[in-house]
Amino acid sequence: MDTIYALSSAPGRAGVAVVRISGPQAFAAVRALTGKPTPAARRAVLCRLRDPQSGGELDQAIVVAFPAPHSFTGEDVVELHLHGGRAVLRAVVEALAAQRGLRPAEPGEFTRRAFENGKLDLTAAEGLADLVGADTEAQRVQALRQLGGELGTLYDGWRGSLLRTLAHVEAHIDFPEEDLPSGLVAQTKVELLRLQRELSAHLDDRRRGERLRDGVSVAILGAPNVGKSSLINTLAGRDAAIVSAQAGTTRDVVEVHLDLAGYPVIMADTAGLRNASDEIESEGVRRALARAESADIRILMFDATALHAVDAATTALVNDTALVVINKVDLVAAGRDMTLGGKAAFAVSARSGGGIEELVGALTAAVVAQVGIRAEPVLTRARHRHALEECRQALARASAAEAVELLAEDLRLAVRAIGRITGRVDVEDLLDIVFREFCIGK
Ligand SMILES: Nc1nc2c(ncn2[C@@H]2O[C@H](COP(=O)(O)OP(=O)(O)O)[C@@H](O)[C@H]2O)c(=O)[nH]1
Ligand SMILES: [Mg+2]
Repeated sequence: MDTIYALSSAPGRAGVAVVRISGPQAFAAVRALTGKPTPAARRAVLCRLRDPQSGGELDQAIVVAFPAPHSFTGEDVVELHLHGGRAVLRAVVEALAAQRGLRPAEPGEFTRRAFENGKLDLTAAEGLADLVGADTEAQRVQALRQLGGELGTLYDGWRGSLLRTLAHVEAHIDFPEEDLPSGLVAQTKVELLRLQRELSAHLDDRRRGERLRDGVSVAILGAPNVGKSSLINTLAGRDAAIVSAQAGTTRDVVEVHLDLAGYPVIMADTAGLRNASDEIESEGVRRALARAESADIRILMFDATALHAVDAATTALVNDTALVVINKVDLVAAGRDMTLGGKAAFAVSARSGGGIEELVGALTAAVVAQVGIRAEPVLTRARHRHALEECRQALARASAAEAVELLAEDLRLAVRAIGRITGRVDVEDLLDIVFREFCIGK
């Protein structure tokens, strides 16, 4: 087994940089740099690091040794807390590279070793990747729960009950002459129904966890010039989109990432909906409508000065989750009817900021309704969903099976499918995909 090393903190200049070394040669490598015995387990010790060849001083560092198996990877691990300058890092890494049996780690390799040594299951490894990637508070909470083993425990629990059921059924096949408790098959089917119900409830989550991980998509739609780009700029607090009195300025979809009360939102400004005169603008309108289709939440915008001519293209997009907004209320007298398409509208002025707070409050509530953190665990990846669907189908077939051999076969498939999520079975093909997520700065 190679000993691997890598910079574990972010690249670039910093107060402190952490280099991690893992593998059988880790302690020897550090002894070569310090000229002293390996520090006591898990104690931070200040050491002078020297180049073993020239004897020249490299840095003064804090060295922490984690003897196997009580380390992140389960192997001998050393952390070098260096001064975070580029030249320091280069000098130390060169001194490590010169030692026998050491090589730079591949992306995700530390976590992969941790998985292979049973330190974490695949869902926890994914939780770790999500935690490192979390931009908002709710993403952090979800990732930390997954890292803590919440999903893994749920899936292992289901797998455990399936394995017990399978054992009972197999006993029936192997020893048909022995008397098994009567009604075993009936009892099995009751158990399978219970599991199918639990799986269905878990799967029927409207992709909450996945959408929280990716960000909730919100599209701003409306006729040209109603103030869509002005609104997105007001919300983003910067000029993300071009605002112009000339209709048809926004032609492509412009996205900004917002953090609403800890929830990630990807807000899209779109081209105004109208019969466009040129080809590029028509393509913009086509993309706007496509975005309206795929968005989790639509903000439909109207111009307060043009309410006499109701904009049919935008009105047609009103749905359950849409927020209707009437903009430019600074230009009209107060006290007007503020309903549109049968929905109460938010009266705002993107220019003065009037009404924006109420709109943001309503949008935040809509986001929380869709992806808000809940007490029960949620799946966070299409990978989980596919495997659980496969498991559910196998259970449905098992429930309908006439022959005990067929029942057992479908149970085996169900156990396999669920075992793949936590990495209990055939995951070789999966590992590269899962651990590639750890390329920080991807
Ligand atoms: N008076 C007023 N003008 C606005 C308001 N919001 C946008 N505008 C103006 O309306 C024009 C079109 O705005 P823009 O954001 O480009 O609209 P879009 O085509 O829907 O993206 C620009 O001249 C803006 O300055 C508002 O709340 N009040
Ligand atoms: Mg625009």
